[in-house]
Amino acid sequence: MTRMIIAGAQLGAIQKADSRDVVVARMLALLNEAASRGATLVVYPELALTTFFPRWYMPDWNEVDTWFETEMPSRATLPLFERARELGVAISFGYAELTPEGQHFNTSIMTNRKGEIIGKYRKVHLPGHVEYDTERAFQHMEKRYFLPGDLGFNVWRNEGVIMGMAICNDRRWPETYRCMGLQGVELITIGYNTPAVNSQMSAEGQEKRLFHSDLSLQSGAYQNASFVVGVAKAGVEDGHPLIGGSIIVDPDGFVLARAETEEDELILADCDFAKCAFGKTTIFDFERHRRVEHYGRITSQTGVIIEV
Ligand code: ING
Repeated sequence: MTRMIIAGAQLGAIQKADSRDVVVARMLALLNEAASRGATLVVYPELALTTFFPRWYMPDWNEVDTWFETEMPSRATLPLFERARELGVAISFGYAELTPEGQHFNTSIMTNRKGEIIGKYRKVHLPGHVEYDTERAFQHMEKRYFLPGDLGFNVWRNEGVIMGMAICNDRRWPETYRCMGLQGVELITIGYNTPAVNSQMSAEGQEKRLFHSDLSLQSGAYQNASFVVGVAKAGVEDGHPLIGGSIIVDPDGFVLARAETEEDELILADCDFAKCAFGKTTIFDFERHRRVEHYGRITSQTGVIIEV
């Protein structure tokens, strides 16, 4: 089995005015630090190249498209791929993808240690709303700007480890982890941009949000005997606070490393993937214990139906 030092490269705030080049320079600094500390995989947040633009109502799609990448590597990110290849470090990061067919996705890619993209994921669970909501303290228009992901939940064998990806809100849905757990996943990378306050329920503060982020990531790891790396874009973006709380979780659900700031911050853990085997062959030996004949409702029914 494989051991790997994994780095979570939390990013602090990215302002609307910050260029891709400025952000990539910050990502390169984290990459260099991670490599110097022995990491061979670096995980960046969701929408790592820009501010969390779904907080803004933009009626003009020409403006919306300025937040998207039409190719990857793009001009601005090519230095990141090239440096990662020089260092022999795999990377994973999220960005807004505009396809040649004109489709908009909230996307994440993963490379091998040669800087080659080996996996792509498009965010399935999109929170928020489509139309401008006057009741909200701020907007969350992911359902307006992105299509639901069309690639499903896949895994890839990367550097000997079965790896998968999810993005932000996906981490709150157990189906996300189980779809990859049923493929033998040993590491799931999850970038996120989570507002520190609730746009609809002002009483919900960041303590509760940090708790729910941990709860989601730790339960997903434990219930599928997999490592999980959750990495935030944190800090205050044009007056809008995002939580930090990046963590690396082991297959027993224990937190191995946690970010302490809301800035650019590296967290690292030495991950021994042999630790996945015990859970996968005992309590979460899916073949021995699951009873799929009773689970049909999970895929046949979308919302709640109350019949009692
Ligand atoms: N952000 C948030 C997330 O799931 C959210 C949206 C926050 C939903 C808190 C529910 C509660 O972390 C993104 N980008 O999905």
